[in-house]
Amino acid sequence: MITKSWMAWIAAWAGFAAFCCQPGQAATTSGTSIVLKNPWSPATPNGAPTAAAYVAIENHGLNDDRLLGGSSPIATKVEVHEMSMAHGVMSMHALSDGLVIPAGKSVSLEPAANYHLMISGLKSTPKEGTEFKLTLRFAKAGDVPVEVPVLPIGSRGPAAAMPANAKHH
Ligand SMILES: [Cu+2]
Repeated sequence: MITKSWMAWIAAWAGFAAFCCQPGQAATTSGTSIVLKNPWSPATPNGAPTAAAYVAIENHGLNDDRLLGGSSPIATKVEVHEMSMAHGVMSMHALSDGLVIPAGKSVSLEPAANYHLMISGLKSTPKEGTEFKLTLRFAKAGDVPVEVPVLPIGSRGPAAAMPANAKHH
């Protein structure tokens, strides 16, 4: 579902959506085969209805898993979204079947990969320099919690250096 307010918000951060970020060192071990690394969220303007969060997901298990969605105390809904550009128009949709995390592989939710966690129904505005709790729900691993640092508005990620081979879609 795309609403006008969402589209306005997409436009606000579409400017950095083409750029990639480097994996960081922070890691959360869940006690399951799923490891969440390098979580971050760009700060939102006051009153923004939604925020986005990014994280790298490693599956150290022998079975494929699927990221189904999540929850956060700061919002009413957390969904996995895929963003796509067609004929110059950015749109996004929720992955209703979830995002497959293949066994032994890592999947990055990052601007360059066109995946993000859409946090909607914000109860409070995430402020730069703070963290908020996010719990991701996986089909096999269950709930995996992570603390998400809030970076400046328009941030491209914890390591903002832009790789020379950043792909533009
Ligand atoms: Cu979205």
